[in-house]
Amino acid sequence: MRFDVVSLFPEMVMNAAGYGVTGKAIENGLVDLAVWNPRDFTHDRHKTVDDRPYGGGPGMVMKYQPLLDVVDAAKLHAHSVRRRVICLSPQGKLISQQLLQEASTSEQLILIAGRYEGIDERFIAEVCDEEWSLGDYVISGGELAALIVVDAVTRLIPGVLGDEESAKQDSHYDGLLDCPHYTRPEQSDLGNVPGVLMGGNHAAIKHWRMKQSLGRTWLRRPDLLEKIQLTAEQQALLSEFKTEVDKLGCGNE
Ligand code: 4FV
Repeated sequence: MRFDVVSLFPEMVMNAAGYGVTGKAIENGLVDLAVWNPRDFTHDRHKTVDDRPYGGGPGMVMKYQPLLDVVDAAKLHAHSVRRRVICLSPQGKLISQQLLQEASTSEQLILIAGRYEGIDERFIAEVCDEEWSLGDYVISGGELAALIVVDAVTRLIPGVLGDEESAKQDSHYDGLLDCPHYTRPEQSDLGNVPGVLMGGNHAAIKHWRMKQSLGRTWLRRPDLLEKIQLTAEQQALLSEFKTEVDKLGCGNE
């Protein structure tokens, strides 16, 4: 997988991507990351990448020419067939684990990180395959959104996560919230680790974890449950959880 991030702050992107799982994946060559500055693709001595909005209004808009030239250069750099040009913006499709899973099958993702009020619409319409959004709020630049895509997609690349399993256990991997996690000490004044986790009975542990995932999803994100078809076993586990919650009378976590 190759990521080409287009940003007016290339060092911000390169630095932030150099840590943890993403940093290791880049080091091991499992993913390539290149960052391009549109300013390097301007032809005037002021290296102009933005201009005032037609129709007036506050702020500035990113010009399409430097972005066009950057994307052409990034495309030239990688002879990839399965490539996508994605603009990060509040007008985009909401980023989800499923969207990231699909994107992880691409060979090259060219991620456009905007600044100012936004980008000339002609660039988005003519050059970008998709627009993606982090969520219904506004940040000051697309870099953080691009870094989230790089991080989340990198985790899905085979060989990046030590144990393939862990990606599968990620929250939202199966559309459910993650189960609670515990480590030493077993006992503490903050409470004890649930006994089932100490018993070594892997089937019972697997059951308990699925039950917790289902229960927490039902309590905290019932909207997610509507999106997935539960198996009969999962339905049984969830009703067990609901019964226990009713007994405990602590429905509102
Ligand atoms: C954003 C989001 C976002 C809008 C104007 C950058 C800012 C500025 N990107 N998901 N939400 N972008 O707020 O992706 O150019």
